[in-house]
Amino acid sequence: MSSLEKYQTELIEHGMTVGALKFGSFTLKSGRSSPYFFNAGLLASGPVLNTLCSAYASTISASLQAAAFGSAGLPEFDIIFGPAYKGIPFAAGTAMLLHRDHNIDVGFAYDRKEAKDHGEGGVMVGAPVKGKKVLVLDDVATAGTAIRGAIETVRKEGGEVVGAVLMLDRQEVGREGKSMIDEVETLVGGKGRVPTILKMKHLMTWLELHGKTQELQSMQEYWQQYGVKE
Ligand code: OMP
Repeated sequence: MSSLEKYQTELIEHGMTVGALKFGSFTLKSGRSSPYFFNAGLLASGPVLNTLCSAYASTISASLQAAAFGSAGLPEFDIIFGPAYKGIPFAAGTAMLLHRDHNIDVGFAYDRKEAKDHGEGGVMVGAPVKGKKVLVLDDVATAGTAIRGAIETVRKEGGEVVGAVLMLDRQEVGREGKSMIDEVETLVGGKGRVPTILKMKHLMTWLELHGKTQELQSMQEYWQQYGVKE
């Protein structure tokens, strides 16, 4: 059983308290019937935004440090991109906490769902990504469709995507039949380029530590069916 970092436990427990992380029976975008669902849209108060963005910032900082010491991890970047809509407050909050708590100064940018044809125009808002090294930030990834869309948006605007950070990697099969995380890592430069705050296995560790046997069993069954083996 893997252990949990403090920021991982805080996100799981705070997520459950506000009803964002639920155990039960849910139908996913993919049509799969899942024993859990994490709705990041409900991480919508000052305290829980603080918990989430602190966790993103810690995950990014640890990954940058790993790379600096020669392990797989994120290279340095200039801008965090948070796709509309949920990614917007998360990217802004994370950029602020990277500055305040980790001495890492980066810009942030986000897109509009509908392009604007007057004023400044275009789909992008915030720090210009053209010619910059960009980290894409997203919430949940299952097959990787949403994160691929965000990567594509930045590339179209001339930004170089050097990595991505996720709140939750559900550790399922991706669009090419391999693990979603391997597929996205390959897309943005290789191993270690997509650090995540939580993986499905961390949720299972938490359930085990708290004696939630029934939920754990459902998670194990789901894992057997759809999980990717590491
Ligand atoms: P992919 O695009 O397949 O990677 O799925 C990611 C999207 O699934 C997210 O952006 C959500 O819209 C949704 N989702 C969650 O938010 N939480 C979950 O626990 C599971 C899903 C999902 O439907 O797979």
